[in-house]
Amino acid sequence: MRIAITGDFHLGFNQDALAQARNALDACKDAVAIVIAGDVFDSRIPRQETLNEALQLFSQAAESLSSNAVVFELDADGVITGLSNYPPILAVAGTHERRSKGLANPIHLLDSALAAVNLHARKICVQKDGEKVVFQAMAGVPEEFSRQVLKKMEFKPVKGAFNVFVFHQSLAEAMPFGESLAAQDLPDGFDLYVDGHIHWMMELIEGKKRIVIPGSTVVTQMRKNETRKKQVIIFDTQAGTYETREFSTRSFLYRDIVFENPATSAEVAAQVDSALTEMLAAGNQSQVPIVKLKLSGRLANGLESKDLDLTAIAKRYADKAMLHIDRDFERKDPLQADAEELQKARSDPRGVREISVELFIEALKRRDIELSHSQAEELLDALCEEDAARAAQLI
Ligand SMILES: [Mn+2]
Repeated sequence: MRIAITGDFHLGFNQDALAQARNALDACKDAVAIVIAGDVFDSRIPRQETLNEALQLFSQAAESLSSNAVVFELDADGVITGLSNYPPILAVAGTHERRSKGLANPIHLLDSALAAVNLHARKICVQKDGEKVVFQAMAGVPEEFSRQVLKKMEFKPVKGAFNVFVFHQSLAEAMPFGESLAAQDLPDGFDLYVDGHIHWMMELIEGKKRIVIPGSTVVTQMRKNETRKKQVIIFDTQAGTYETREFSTRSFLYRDIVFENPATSAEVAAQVDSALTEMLAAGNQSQVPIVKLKLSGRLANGLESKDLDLTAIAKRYADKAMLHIDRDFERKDPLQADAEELQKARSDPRGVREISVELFIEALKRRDIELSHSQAEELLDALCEEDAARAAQLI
């Protein structure tokens, strides 16, 4: 059975997200089933326009999928429930869609609208010509709880089927920094593991575990790794092999510029200018590319990074590139360090949500209020939604 693997559409992030998700799904047309490994949406409460576009996108994808597979659910006692009104499109919530317990996330909405099957904590079987592929999944959780939640959920493969485990977390083997799961923490015995969250394509083989990461369909973090081509994975469960298919995206160009010797404002501007000219000369782009320059190293005495004036350059390239210039010079001024940290937080893969929850917990602690992570999260949600009654109850 050919299953298409994709994820991290981040619908609502920008204007590219929808178009590129559509291109990715187009590349999956001849698969029997499509699995989407989380972060379908960029936020846990997408705008209605985004939801509307997403529903249209999914219904078009379901229509063009030339699959005649049967989809059903297995419960713990082996009872089968048919899901005949659903397309063989399976999705799980990522970290960007996570809401506190009891609240509906956008993947719940997709499932209720029969646009996709929510995989979280279920055993969903796709069957075609006698072959069964069973998908199980854990939705994205804060990294520090991932091990605990995985253990508690006790995932086990189903006999007589090809078993796929889908999750949405950092993985130590792919991103060796910060707190994260490692391959050994994943439940044993699955034939294939699919991980979202990481925005560039990878395959990892760790012991008996084969992990594929489809990568995102849109550039959100502007990391160097995101310059890689965006692709979907078409996995053949019988052959145990896969092919990757590129789809059209806005290109993303990245360059590090390091100033080894103390540089003046004019020198920085000149180097930025020549780098941009060179980078943009290479392509004949149908769409204006995203270009990120990361400037680091040393500035001339007395020159602070905030005093560097690059507005003339930004103006000159305004219609040739979506330009982002990161200033990561050796620091002198602590206030400026804060501003730079803030700028970095924007490309933090945890997303604004997790960062907010952590800041909120710290703020509560300073006021001697000790709440668990999930309680703090519920309280934050109640406050954001101006539900004073619920907030009062939680304190
Ligand atoms: Mn993501």
